[in-house]
Amino acid sequence: MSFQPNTSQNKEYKIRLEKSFTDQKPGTSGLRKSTRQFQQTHYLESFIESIFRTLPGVKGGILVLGGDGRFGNRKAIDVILRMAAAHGVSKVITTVDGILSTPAASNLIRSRNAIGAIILSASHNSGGVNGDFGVKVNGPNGGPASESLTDEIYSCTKNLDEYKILESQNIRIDSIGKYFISSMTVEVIDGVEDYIHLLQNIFDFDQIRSLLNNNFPIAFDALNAVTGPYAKRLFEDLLGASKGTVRNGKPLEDFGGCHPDPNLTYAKELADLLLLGEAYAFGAACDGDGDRNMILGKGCFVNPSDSLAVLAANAECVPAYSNGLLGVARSMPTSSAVDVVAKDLGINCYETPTGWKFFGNLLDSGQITLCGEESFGTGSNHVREKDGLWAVLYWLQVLANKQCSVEKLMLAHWSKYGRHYYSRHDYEAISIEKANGLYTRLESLLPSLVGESFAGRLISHADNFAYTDPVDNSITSNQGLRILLNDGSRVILRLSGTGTKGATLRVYLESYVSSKGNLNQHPQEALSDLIDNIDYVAEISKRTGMKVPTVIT
Ligand code: G16
Repeated sequence: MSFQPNTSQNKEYKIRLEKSFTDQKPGTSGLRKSTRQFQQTHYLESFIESIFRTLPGVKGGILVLGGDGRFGNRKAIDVILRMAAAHGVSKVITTVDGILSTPAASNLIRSRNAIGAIILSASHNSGGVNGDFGVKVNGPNGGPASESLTDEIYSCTKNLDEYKILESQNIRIDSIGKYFISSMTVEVIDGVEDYIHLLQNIFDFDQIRSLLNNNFPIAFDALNAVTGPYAKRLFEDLLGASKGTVRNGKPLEDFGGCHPDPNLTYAKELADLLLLGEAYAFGAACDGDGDRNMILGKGCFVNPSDSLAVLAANAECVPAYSNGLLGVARSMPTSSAVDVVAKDLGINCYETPTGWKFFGNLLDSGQITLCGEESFGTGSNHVREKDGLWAVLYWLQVLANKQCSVEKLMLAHWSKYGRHYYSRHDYEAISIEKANGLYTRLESLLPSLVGESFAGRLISHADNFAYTDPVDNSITSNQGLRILLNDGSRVILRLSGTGTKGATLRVYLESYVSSKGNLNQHPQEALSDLIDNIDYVAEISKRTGMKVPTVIT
């Protein structure tokens, strides 16, 4: 490890702000805005100052810092290092070129006893000058900052008068080493190694290696984002997959113009390979910051809600979970497929609001082992973030253990538990006014809907979802409009907390068919009556002017 003391004067400046920014309210997952907004003078600094004033333990603490490599990553790291030094942070752990996936950051916080992390990512949103940038804040348990910390950070941004920063030479982070800015240490590590080590303690790599060596070709698409270096080390170097298995494996500032969201729309190239081609037995993709995953088999797309259920049902295949699961949790809009598995296993299943932070207390208190969201997020108690590559390895381990294809595994699962037909329809970039109008109108209608007929069934319950955390009893309300039908079907409407252009309306549709019913329908067909009815009741096309959703998952 090299040792290069920084010789600059490290003079501290207090920069006065004429006015504070009013639009720095973090959403579902940190502060996410267009890159151009972040380029405004003092914009990034103001939010970072609020974090440093609010996050417990900053003075003398260890901080993890990195990002998904999108445009602005390197520059933001430079600013944050100088601000961290001005705030008395004792050490910042970052990675070569600042490339750090969200789950790897979560692992570093936990293994290095850090006070938290600042992760520079707008996750699955597009990047580049014309794309988005974001700042995620994680706490000492490794997970996204709690609602209360996020609220405190936001209230700090509203009355900010100045921020502290050190003058310093540009800080080199292009190789492993230890540097100093004033009295603060900057430790630049490889970043990939710690994370791979974590996975090696969870999975049986030998078993996965023999699957991959036994006529089981796989394709992994990193979508030009952060998981490329991790995936190459994992699949090509350690698990014996052929060179070229990892596609789009170099993190690019604009993700090569792609949208780094692993779904059938934005990872179409990979989806076509698996769904239309014959060459691969398994395919997977991760998002910009590596916490989401999409799983595909030959001719078969695995719905993320089903994925969580399959992982829970087959936990005995994975060494780290072979003694059984403590419990499971899913976000409210995620389908109830995992509930059925939990019931069968005799374990608790919790329903939380959308956003990974709500799993934190359940994981920390040992009430759950696995959790997931319909938005391609699955994870476990190994870190406090969803973890894309972990999910891919979990699937490979189950397939290696069962010696079967993805399609066969899904059919076996539905034949045992029944099938939850599921789809999410997103209406993106609607005017905020129209979206709010639609939402508040439907909310006011909810009490009168109970007992009414809906898609040939009866509405048994309708509300705006509120959650009481079973650990700290905190209440989070206004988490989405739920219409529950008497046969277990559900339709849910939410407004996104991560979009940056206008509003995004998400409509979640779910219908259950028992193992004796028709398990082979196309989801859009199985859900067509729910789709038509919610359009009528919520006046979606009438009010948005959109005949079809922008993205169907
Ligand atoms: C979306 C998803 C949520 C997810 C959130 C953050 O939020 O619907 O399930 O928790 O993104 O995901 P990531 O950490 O990958 O950015 P929303 O509010 O847009 O629906």
